[in-house]
This record gives sequence, C-alpha cells and structure tokens, in this order.
Amino acid sequence: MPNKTAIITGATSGIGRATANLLHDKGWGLILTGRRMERLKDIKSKLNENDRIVDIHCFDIRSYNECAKFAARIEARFDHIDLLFNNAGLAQGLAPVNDGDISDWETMLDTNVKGLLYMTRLISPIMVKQGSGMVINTCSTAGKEVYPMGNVYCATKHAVDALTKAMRLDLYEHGIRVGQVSPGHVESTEFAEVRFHGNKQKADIYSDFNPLKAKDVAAAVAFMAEQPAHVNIQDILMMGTQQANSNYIDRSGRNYD
Ligand code: NDP
Ligand code: 8X3
Repeated sequence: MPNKTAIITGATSGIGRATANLLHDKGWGLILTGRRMERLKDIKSKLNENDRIVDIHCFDIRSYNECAKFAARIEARFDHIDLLFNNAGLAQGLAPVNDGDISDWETMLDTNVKGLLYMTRLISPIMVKQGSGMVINTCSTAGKEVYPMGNVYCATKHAVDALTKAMRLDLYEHGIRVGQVSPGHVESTEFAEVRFHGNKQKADIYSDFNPLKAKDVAAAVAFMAEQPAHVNIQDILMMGTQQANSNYIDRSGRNYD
C-alpha cells in the first residue's frame, strides 16, 4: 500500500508506537506526534531507512495553538493525508469521585476529549477538501462500560465513543471514514505507569493475567486502515482472552503465553 500517509498522535510509546512500526512495515508514510522529542527522534532513526517519510512533531495536544501550528505545517508540506489516528490519551489516578484529584481530572478531559477534538477540527478540513480520508480514534472498553474508581477516565472514553459516532455523521458524505478501536487492558504500553504516576508497584496490573499487547491493537488499526475505500470498519472492541469485560478478569495466572 505505497504512498499513503498517516498522522499518529501519541506515537512515542505503546499503541501509537506499535502502529507506527506496523504501518511503516506496510509502506505507509508517517507523521508522528508526542511530547517527548528524544523518543520521536529515536523512533525516526529506527524507521527511516528508506524512501518512506517519517516526519516527527513534538507538541502537547492540550494546546489548541500548538495543534494549529502543527496542522499548518502539515498542510504546507503534504498534499494528501489518508489517516488521522487520534490515539494520544491517558488515565491519571484511580479514586472514588469523592476523593478524586482535580488536576488529574482536568488532564484527562483536556487530553482525551479536547485534544482529540482539536486535532480532528484541524485535520478533517484537509480531508474534506480531498474528498477522502479516515479518522480512527482510540476509545476503550472504558468507553463502553464503567468500573469502580474509573469515573472520569471512563467519562472521557464514553465521550470518545460518542464523538466517533457523531463525527461519522458529519463526515461520511465527504467520503471520510470514521471508526474507532476499543481495547481492554493493553500491556507493552506506559498506560498503567502513567495512571499511577510512576508508582511501579501499583502499576503492576498485568502480572496475573495475559492482556492484549500494543501490537495486537496496532494490527486492528492497520486492518481498519487498509480496507478498500467502500468499507468502513466502525468499531473494533477487543480484549485479551482472560478478560470478559471491564470488571471480570481471570487473574489466576498468565495463560496462553
Ligand atoms: P502510553 O502511555 O504508552 O501512550 C500514550 C501516548 O499518548 C504517548 O505517546 C504519549 O506521548 C501521548 N500523550 C499523552 N498525553 C499527551 C499530550 N498531552 N500531548 C501529546 N501526546 C500525549 O499508553 P497507550 O499506548 O496504552 O495509550 C494510547 C491510547 O490507548 C490512549 O488513548 C489510552 O487511553 C488508550 N487505551 C489504552 C489501553 C491500555 O490498557 N493500555 C486500553 C484502551 C485504550 P508523550 O508522553 O510523549 O506526550
Ligand atoms: C484502558 C483500559 O480498563 O484500564 O482504557 O480503563 S482500562
């Protein structure tokens, strides 16, 4: 699939990085974003071995101004954007609503909801002009159901679920496909470490069952992205075999390893 270009937000680790690796292998050009420049440079140095472009942009998606500067640079440099993978996001904290940290709440709402909206507002007009394109959002099982102490993170992912559906209504008549991937627990990411503010002991949440890996989610995203133009995969809800839903996980050991 040569000559396709994807913007991936949150490409410095986890699902975004795995998706960048896979799409690069499949011949896509990449525009990678995140806040950690050293990581972006490292990823570029490992990928950029041939004629497929790997363009890196370091900015915080919570800032509309920074997102707008990025979009202006993209519009000037690229004549076609095939995919916007709105993947950057995070959980911070796990606490009952009566004890939640307001700054954690604001970070999650600003990143997972407003950042995703900023990027879509800025990149979708390019796709409307083209008359084609695809937006894939990273939702979660947390966008389908809630779990104790997940309150605000679950609310942000329920918002992503609603926005995926709503964006599709606004964009499908412009030839733009909108879908989402909705994974349960995914290891080989920094998700748990970020949620627990770097506390490795608290972040040790995958040792007693076998969850999805970042590359499993990347495979789902690539499957969605590489469908023929008349097919839109609207949602892929996926969990490890030992996870039945957000609240039921067989933690009797790591099976299937
Ligand atoms: P990681 O922590 O490994 O990756 C998160 C990515 O988001 C990083 O690249 C990070 O880059 C980026 N990011 C976070 N905040 C910002 C910001 N303000 N501006 C720009 N980039 C930002 O976790 P995952 O790969 O797991 O997370 C990716 C997505 O998957 C998230 O939306 C998450 O909610 C979702 N998800 C995760 C699951 C899991 O169990 N891991 C399950 C279901 C969904 P940097 O720090 O360099 O800015
Ligand atoms: C990440 C999965 O269950 O920790 O979205 O919310 S969960």
